[in-house]
Amino acid sequence: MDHEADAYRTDLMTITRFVLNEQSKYPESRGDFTILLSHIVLGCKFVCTAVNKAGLAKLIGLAGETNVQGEEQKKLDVLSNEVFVKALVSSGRTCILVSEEDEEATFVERSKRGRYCVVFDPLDGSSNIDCGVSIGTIFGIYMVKDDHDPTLDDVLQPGKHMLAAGYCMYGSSCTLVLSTGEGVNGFTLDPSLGEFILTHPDIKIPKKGKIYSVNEGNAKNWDAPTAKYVEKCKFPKDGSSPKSLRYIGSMVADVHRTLLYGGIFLYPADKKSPNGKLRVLYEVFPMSFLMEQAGGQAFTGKQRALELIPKKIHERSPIFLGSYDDVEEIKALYAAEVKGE
Ligand code: FDP
Repeated sequence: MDHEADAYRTDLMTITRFVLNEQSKYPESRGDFTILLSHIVLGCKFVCTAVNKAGLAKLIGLAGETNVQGEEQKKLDVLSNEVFVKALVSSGRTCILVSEEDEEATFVERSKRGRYCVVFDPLDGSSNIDCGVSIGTIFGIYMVKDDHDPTLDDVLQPGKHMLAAGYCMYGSSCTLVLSTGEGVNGFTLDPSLGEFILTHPDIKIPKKGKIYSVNEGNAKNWDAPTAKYVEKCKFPKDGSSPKSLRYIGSMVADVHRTLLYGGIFLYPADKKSPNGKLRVLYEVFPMSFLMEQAGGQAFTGKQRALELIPKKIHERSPIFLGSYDDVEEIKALYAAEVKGE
């Protein structure tokens, strides 16, 4: 391997080059999506830097605490939200923003308005921040119907209407996984260049996996199909090996592993949380979009996840997503329950 030549490689597939290539397939495109994406990428880089130095910079702590200079310190999730809202509004391409951190949707003022609606969780898995576990940003993008008259209905759309979705994982490396509706691609941040480089082209999830991922501490409150499914994972009756359990408790990290290694990630309904825990617009939909684009499936316990029509911006839904065959099994158990078998 010629390391010297490698050090000077400028023919790498950066995320910008990748999206420009995609854009060139649509001659009518005005480059708005590319601009929007470059602002999302900027937000991810900024949050990545903040997450990496969180311990040092004493960014961790309660919002409202003050540092030695007497300045108010911001919790990382509050900071990340500000970073993304500013990056998205300043792109001049957004119209409505829905963030996990903000109770109400943000309608971008007319002079800065564009055609895209972005739903996002700026820092998902925040209960893991203090112990250095991988966390991430999740986003989904819709197109507004009429940018002169944007309404909440523009974002209360089934996930199958998303134009693009992705996440950025802040872990041992910073990885951005993106789908614009034509497969899934993964990019890793090269910190020396400050560029995301295509490292995982055309990701396909294995058709069946060997891992299940769930918070089993909630098992006593599960419904029968979920309980039966997890029992099958541990004590298969068809002579196959039991599945391994992996649960980080940070959705981006758990879904990333599921996407690459296969298997199933589930956050089911339970007696205490009949709608599960995860949020439809900026957790369930983007991850379901990526799973389907990678050849997997996503199911709510009742229907294809991407067909759900949310009524509220912070609505929750149970979710089972991952390898095609694994999700087929849970679908069969729910179908049998409906038939009373
Ligand atoms: P967190 O509470 O740390 O923000 O929806 C948020 C989320 O993390 C997901 O990232 C994660 O998959 C899930 O909650 C973990 O929930 P449990 O602790 O109930 O397992």
